[in-house]
Amino acid sequence: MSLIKIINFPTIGDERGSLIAMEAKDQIPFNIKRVYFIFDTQKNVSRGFHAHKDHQQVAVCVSGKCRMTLDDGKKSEEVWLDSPNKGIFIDKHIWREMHDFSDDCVLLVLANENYSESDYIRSYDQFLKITNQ
Ligand code: T46
Repeated sequence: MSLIKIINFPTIGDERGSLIAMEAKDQIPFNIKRVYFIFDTQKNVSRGFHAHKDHQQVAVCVSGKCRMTLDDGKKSEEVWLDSPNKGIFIDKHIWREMHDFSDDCVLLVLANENYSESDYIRSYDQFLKITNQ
């Protein structure tokens, strides 16, 4: 089974332009407790390099693009987030990395929990121990 779970957001368009709505329990498979976005990422910078113990997230580049790799401890897959109507669901216990941010990239992330540093697994060795036990 693929680690890349794409969510295609319907684009509502008319002569004025486009609009995308993201609603909990409709396009988003959880109740949204937190929204954050990553922008102005410097050249040749990669981010992520962690997994979450419980948190689930949906990520979408609402502007520009970046390459995301997901890893479940057994295999790694990558996807370009390159359209505002293309989101990915990232489950708990998935190691994520974001690379190759375009200058105009705005990566929007919806999360099912408030921020908590104790939910992060920031050591890849610890991640492998948890996922392979
Ligand atoms: C994830 C990927 C896709 C907060 O104070 N509140 C927040 O809601 C978040 C997300 C972060 N922070 C603080 C924690 C750090 O001191 O902001 C700083 C940067 O966070 P971090 O280094 O974890 O950022 P990324 O880009 O590596 O990872 C982020 C999310 O943290 C993470 O959950 O899945 O984006």
